[in-house]
Amino acid sequence: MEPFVQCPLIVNASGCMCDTKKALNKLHMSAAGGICTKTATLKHRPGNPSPRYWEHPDELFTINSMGLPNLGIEYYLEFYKSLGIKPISSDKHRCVSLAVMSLEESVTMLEMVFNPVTEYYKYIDAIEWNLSCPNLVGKGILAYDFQGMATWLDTISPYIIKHGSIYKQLEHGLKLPPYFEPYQFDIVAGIIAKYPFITFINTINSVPNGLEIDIETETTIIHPKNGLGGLGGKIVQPVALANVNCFYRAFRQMDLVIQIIGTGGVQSGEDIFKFVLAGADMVSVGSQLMIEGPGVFERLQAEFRAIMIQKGYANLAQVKGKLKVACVTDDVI
Ligand code: RRO
Repeated sequence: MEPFVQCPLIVNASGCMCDTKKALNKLHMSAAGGICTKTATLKHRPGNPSPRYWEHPDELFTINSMGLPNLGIEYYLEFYKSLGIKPISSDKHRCVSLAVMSLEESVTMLEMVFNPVTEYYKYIDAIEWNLSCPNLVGKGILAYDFQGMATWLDTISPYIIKHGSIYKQLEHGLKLPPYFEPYQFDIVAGIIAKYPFITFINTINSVPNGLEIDIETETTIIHPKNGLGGLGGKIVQPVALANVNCFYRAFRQMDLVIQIIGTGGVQSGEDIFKFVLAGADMVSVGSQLMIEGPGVFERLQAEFRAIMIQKGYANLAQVKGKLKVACVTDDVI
C-alpha cells in the first residue's frame, strides 16, 4: 500500500482559468485543492485592449496586461451559490478575489457578500483582496502605498468585524505584489499584525511592468501601457520564493500566525517542495495552468508526493520553513 504523504493545497492563481462559470466548473471538477475566482469589481469590466496576454514559446514566462476583465462580483458569488453549501466532507477551498478600486466599492462589495437575503457568505470560505493588480491604466499598486493600504484596512475593518460576529467569520487574505527591499517585509508584516481578521497572504502577484519585444516587427508583444505588463512563469520563481521566505521569517519573528500561499513559477513538484521549504502553507498555479490546463493539479500532487517519499518525509510540518542557509566557504580572494 502507498504510504500516506501530505501535500499542500494546490489552487489556481486568481486570473487563470477562472473568469467564467464554465472555467470555474472545470476547476471545481479538477484535482485542485481549491478555487479562486478572477478578481472581481462591483460591475462588469471589459479590461484592456488586445493583444494583452502572451506566453513565451519555451514556457519561460508569460506577460499580461489584461486590465481586470471580469463579470462583476455578483456573477462569481452566484457561481459559488450554484454549487450549494459546501459538504463537510469536502476540503475544496472556495475563495473569491476582490479588487480594491476605492474605499466605497470595497465596503459595497462586502455588504453584497453579507447580504442577508442572498446569503452569499454561506457558500464561500475566503476573500482574497487583490492589492496588487499591475495593469490598471492611471492607477498604481495599492500594496506599494503603505499609508493607503493602512487607510483601506482601517475603512473595511469595522464592516468585517461586524459581519463576522453576526453572520460568519470568513478568512480574509491579501494578494501582494513582489517586494524587493528587506525593510518592506517588516512594514507590511507590521500592518498585517494590526488587523487580526487577516488570516493569509498570497505572494506574489505578477512582477509589474515587464516588457517583451518582437524584433522582427520591432513592436511590443502586448498593446496596453506601451507594452508593459505583469510577468509570471518560471523566471519569476526566485522572486516569489524570496517573498515567501521573507514574509515567513517576518511573521515568525512577530509570533504572527498567517498562512502563506506561494505563487510564481510553479511548474513541478520540485517547485512546490521549494515553496514549502521557504515557508508556504499552500501554493497557487498561474502561468502553468494556462499552458497545461486543469490536469496540472493531479500531476503536481503526484510529483510532490514522489519527492516527499524519496526524501523520507510524510508530513508538511517536517519540511515547512525548514530552509537552511548555505554555510560559509573559504573561496574568498
Ligand atoms: O487583470 C489583470 O490585468 C491582472 C490582475 Br487583476 C492581477 O492581479 N495580476 C495580473 O497579472 N493581471
